[in-house]
Amino acid sequence: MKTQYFFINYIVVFLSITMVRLSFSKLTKPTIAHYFGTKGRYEEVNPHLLNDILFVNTSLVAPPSPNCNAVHMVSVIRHGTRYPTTKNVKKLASLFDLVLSDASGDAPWLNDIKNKWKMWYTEDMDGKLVEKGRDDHRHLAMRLAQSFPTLISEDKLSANRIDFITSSKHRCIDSIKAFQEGLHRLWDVHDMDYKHYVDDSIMRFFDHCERFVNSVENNKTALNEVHRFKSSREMDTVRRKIANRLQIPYDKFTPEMAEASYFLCAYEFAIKSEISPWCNLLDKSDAQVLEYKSDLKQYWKRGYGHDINSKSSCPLFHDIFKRLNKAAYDYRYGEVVKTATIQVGHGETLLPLLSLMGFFKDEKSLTADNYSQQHNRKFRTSQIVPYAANLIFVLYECSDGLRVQLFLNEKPIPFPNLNHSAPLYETVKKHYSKLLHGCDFKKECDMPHSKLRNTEL
Ligand SMILES: *[C@@H]1O[C@H](CO)[C@@H](O)[C@H](O)[C@H]1NC(C)=O
Ligand SMILES: *[C@@H]1O[C@H](CO)[C@@H](O)[C@H](O)[C@H]1NC(C)=O
Ligand SMILES: *[C@@H]1O[C@H](CO)[C@@H](O)[C@H](O)[C@H]1NC(C)=O
Ligand SMILES: CC(=O)N[C@H]1CO[C@H](CO)[C@@H](O)[C@@H]1O
Repeated sequence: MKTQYFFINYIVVFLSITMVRLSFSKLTKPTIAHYFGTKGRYEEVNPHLLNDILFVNTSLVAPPSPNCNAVHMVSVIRHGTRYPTTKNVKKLASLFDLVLSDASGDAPWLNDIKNKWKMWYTEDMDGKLVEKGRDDHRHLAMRLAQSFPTLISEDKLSANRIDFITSSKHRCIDSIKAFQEGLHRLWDVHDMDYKHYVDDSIMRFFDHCERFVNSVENNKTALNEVHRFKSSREMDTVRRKIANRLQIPYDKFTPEMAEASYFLCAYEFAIKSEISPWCNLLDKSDAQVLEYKSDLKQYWKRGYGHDINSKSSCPLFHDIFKRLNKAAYDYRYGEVVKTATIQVGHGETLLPLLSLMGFFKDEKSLTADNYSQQHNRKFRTSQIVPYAANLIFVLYECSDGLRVQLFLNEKPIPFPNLNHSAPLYETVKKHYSKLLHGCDFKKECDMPHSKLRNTEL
């Protein structure tokens, strides 16, 4: 009896391990993982990291030519993977409630949602960094130190030659600390200080730009295209399909519910690396529609939709070039004091800056009616700003002068309309001369108060 029992037990364990292996090797991520927009994993834009999270492709980060020396780098980095914000936790909870009370479908995954899945998100999580988000920054730090060893090294760190600047949000402060932790681990140091400076005027410029706040952030009509897309034919189809999978009456399944399903699949995957039963609610074409909705919002709120979106980033733009200029000057007339600047902010920090500099600009704007024409759009946040997204400026001294190379998410990215992959610094400055000599924060962002008041009287 006993041996038979053990034998059966053994077979069961063996089979279940094999099955786990098989299902694991077949499906390691949701089929829609490429469409999660700003809620996507960094690994989706750099899939080789799934094999080795510390792997650096040295041919991608090599200097423009062998006789070039790196002088300074400025890295603008988005915080790592985070919990949903309070607003989104509420939306997730109401989707779950609706499914519990109204879904009458009998699919096994629906059974899992109703009986096994727990609503574990709480409102106090409020967008905080998760452990995976700390890892995003620890590992990024280790890779950047390996990519640019003369700029980020133990010596440079201990001599206080690396500046750390962050937004005041807890998820950003926790990210920059994790970044420093990554460096300490890499060099096995235990007694080094963790120093950083909070500067919202450059990392959260959008809060300080009055014209942006008044004409976009607090202006309901500024995002008209997003509202219109909610009642588009494409969104209607998505709602019908999901409602049908759940067997919930279509009229109860709002566009917000459809979006919450997409968020749940994205959060569960980014935070816990799990393929949640919620992912069964959406197929690839549903996810592409929701991705477009999310891109539309970023486009009109942070990108090319309104001129002030990108102009609000002028302080950061000037700060970056000020640092590069300082390093160039130091190099010429003595020793470079600071070798690297690490700046941690938000997706909302990176998108306006990228737009200001002319990246990912489509010929036609993204609108509620143009979903099908925008299938191959450049402005695709899933590719541009996943968690821990980073834009890195590296200044090199080469035999023919100073050169600049840009990297987005650790891959070289050419400046728009400059045909060299690492142009001369002078060429870059000429290219952006209008912005470098203008782009004045006060001029762009101040509102004419007195005038307004007078006309109201
Ligand atoms: C490194 O990048 C180059 C250029 O994109 C690519 O051809 C090569 O396959 C990459 N090497 C590895 C090991 O991933
Ligand atoms: C709000 O946005 C609309 C559409 O972009 C614009 O026409 C309007 O002037 C904006 N309102 C304010 C107060 O800026
Ligand atoms: C870049 O542009 C310059 C001048 O506009 C031209 O002479 C050169 O051939 C171009 N280089 C490449 C690689 O296209
Ligand atoms: C801005 C833009 O691309 N608008 C186009 C959206 O699609 C409609 C209909 O296909 C075109 O007429 C617009 O020109």
